Amino acid sequence: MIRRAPLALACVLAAAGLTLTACSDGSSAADAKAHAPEAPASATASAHPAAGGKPHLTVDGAYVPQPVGDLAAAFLVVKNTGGGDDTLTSVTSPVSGEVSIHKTVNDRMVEVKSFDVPAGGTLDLARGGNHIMLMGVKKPLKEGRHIALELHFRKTGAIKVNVPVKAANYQPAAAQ
Ligand SMILES: [Cu+2]
Repeated sequence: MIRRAPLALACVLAAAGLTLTACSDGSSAADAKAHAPEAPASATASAHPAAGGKPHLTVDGAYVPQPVGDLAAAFLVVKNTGGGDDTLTSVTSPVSGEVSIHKTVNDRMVEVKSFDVPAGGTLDLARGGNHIMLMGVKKPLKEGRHIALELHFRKTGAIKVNVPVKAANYQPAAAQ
């Protein structure tokens, strides 16, 4: 009978309360899917040439500032030069059993289920903004070491990145 009215109201209320998760982009079905706990088991780090409708992802400028304790953040840039959208759904690493993806809202970190990498667009993970969070890091991460990260994308699959540990105050060179 009146099925749509209560839903619309719920969205307005959620927006007012700053919890935009379900309503912000109208992709609630995709949101639900992003929660699937199964990471793609077989890694296909393939780089398809840009063909209609397919994402083509490259990862640049990855680094981890040397952490004080066992909590580390990773930053990088994903470029999509293909013709199809993709989505970063999770990250895994042998150095931490608890890797999550966070955005920053009013200086506060908020875990998210996914990040979009639109066709022809870029996903920037940078200080003060979106980032990868590694909790309970097993080995001390010293400057000069590298850690492995595996980025899991909905369409492209897994992309492995060897990420250098940089000085705690490292800032990447200005974008070229
Ligand atoms: Cu965080």
